[in-house]
Amino acid sequence: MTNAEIAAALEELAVLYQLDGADRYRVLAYTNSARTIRDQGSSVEEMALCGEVTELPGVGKTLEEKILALIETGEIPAAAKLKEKLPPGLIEINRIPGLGPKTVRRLHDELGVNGPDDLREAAEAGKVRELKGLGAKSEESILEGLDRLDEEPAGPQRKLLDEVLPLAEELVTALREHPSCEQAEIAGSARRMADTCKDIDLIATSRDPKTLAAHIASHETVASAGNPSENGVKLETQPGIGVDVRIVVPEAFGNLLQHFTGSAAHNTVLREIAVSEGLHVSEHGIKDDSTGETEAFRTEHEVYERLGYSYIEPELRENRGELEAARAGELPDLVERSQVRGDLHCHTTLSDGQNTLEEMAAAAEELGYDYLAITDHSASHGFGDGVPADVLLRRVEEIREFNRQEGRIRLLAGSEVNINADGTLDYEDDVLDELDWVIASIHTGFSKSESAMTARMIAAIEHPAVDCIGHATGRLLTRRDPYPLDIEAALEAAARSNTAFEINGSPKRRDLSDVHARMAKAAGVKIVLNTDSHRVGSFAYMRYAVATARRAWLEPADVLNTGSWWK
Ligand code: DGT
Ligand code: CA
Ligand code: ZN
Repeated sequence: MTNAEIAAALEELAVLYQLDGADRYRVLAYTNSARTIRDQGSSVEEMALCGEVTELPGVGKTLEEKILALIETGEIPAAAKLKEKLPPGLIEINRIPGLGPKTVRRLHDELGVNGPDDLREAAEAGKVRELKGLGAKSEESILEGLDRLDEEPAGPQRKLLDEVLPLAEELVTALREHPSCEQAEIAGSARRMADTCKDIDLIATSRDPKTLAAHIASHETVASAGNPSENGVKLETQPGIGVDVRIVVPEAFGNLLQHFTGSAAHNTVLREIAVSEGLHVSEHGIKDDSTGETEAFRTEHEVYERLGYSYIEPELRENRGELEAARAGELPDLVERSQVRGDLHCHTTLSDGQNTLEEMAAAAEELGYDYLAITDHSASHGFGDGVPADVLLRRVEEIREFNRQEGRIRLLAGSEVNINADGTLDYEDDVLDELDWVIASIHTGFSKSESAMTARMIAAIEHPAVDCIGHATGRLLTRRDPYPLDIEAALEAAARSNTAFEINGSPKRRDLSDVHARMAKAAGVKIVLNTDSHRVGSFAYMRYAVATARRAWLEPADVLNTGSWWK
């Protein structure tokens, strides 16, 4: 049993408990340990069988018993009991986005809903909107959710890049460490730094491919493996991410890497153009019609050169004009991580962060930054952890004090201010005027119309105190769609009023997206690369902000925080 399967069973148990009305802490205990188990590099099944599973943080005797029963019988007895007790339809409607177990429970208790059919009937009869806390809008989105339940049974989910990339890097390192391995690289969507990935693609060259395939199949994170062969091996890992390892002879490494990096759209057009020029591109080489010979290349640079292009960075290979630009020698000089001089969005213990101002500052110094903006949430953040104006003003003083120290990072006194439903901001102007850096973000009230949301955002963009718009579309990758917004109108307003937009590098956000950030550049809007860190470890998310910027064709001059502090 893989870690992912054990984690899924515990998550299901958490949902079942919630549907049954258990208290929040009991539920949290199961969801937290599910995450710990999924992220565990080696087999939790083995740990459990050796009596070591209670060494994991948050895993006690009760949970150990449940895990052992799951391994032995394929189910957790408590879950089986609850499934018998609860109507099966409730578990199904719990999958509707926005419908948490608590609401499902109320629908059951108050409207007698036992499954999708009951729920549809109740919603169509306008009964759902009568429940406290639910309205016509919720009713509408429940009906939409029900339609989608029929359309797509819960398929395997795409993974966020930060779940995939560290694992891919660990495996590629393991490949390189083997004596028979000459070269190994990550390919596919992970190499292109896409928002989400279906799986991990790895390629390697070796004179002894079968031995190398067997070696990687025995890695501790591998839960099961196909048959190692001359061509590679398919793996299933403990976190539930599939891996395709392909092995070739060294002479064609460039062709193979180019082929399996994709994207499929990039490669399809690349091949079509090549055919019209008498060249056939495959993972094995480039065949020239005029000579009938196939040439293999060791590097991608040579592959692109042979086809008449300058080298195209993996992040650009999405068939968004990169081939034409590479032909014409007009590819952008992409921004790099090392060019970022500071982070302009982070939280501390003053609002909902986990580290103090001093700890955040020290971590940013460790990264070699010149400046760091402290941007805790404003007064009515909506989650009970906002910062009232007087507390913020004391914080500003504290930051001024900090900046009097010699040889330390420059801190900017900032805030992530809520944009209220009517487009006003959450602090009075005289408070905002005390700040060096103001990010305005929408955190609540997502279900307004597009025109209302756009007007709301433009009002903030045009506010003279606002420097930057935070996570502009509110999307949460694989979990929540962006709220309705006319991004073009917002960008136009931003260009006029000289307001920047951030690329929020939190891997679940990547917001602005690559497409929107490229639109921002075209509209003349400056971009800020931010991490929205709530703890020191998240400063590393800058990597993903930079990745989105590169996928958006951004150059250093398009990004404000590649420069020195400018205000
Ligand atoms: P993913 O896995 O959905 O996140 O995205 P990719 O791009 O990693 O796609 P994947 O894993 O199916 O295939 C890896 C690369 O292999 C892909 O980017 C391009 C290449 N490839 C795979 N199948 C095809 C195909 O049918 N035609 C072409 N031209 N290339 C393909
Ligand atoms: Ca892939
Ligand atoms: Zn925020």
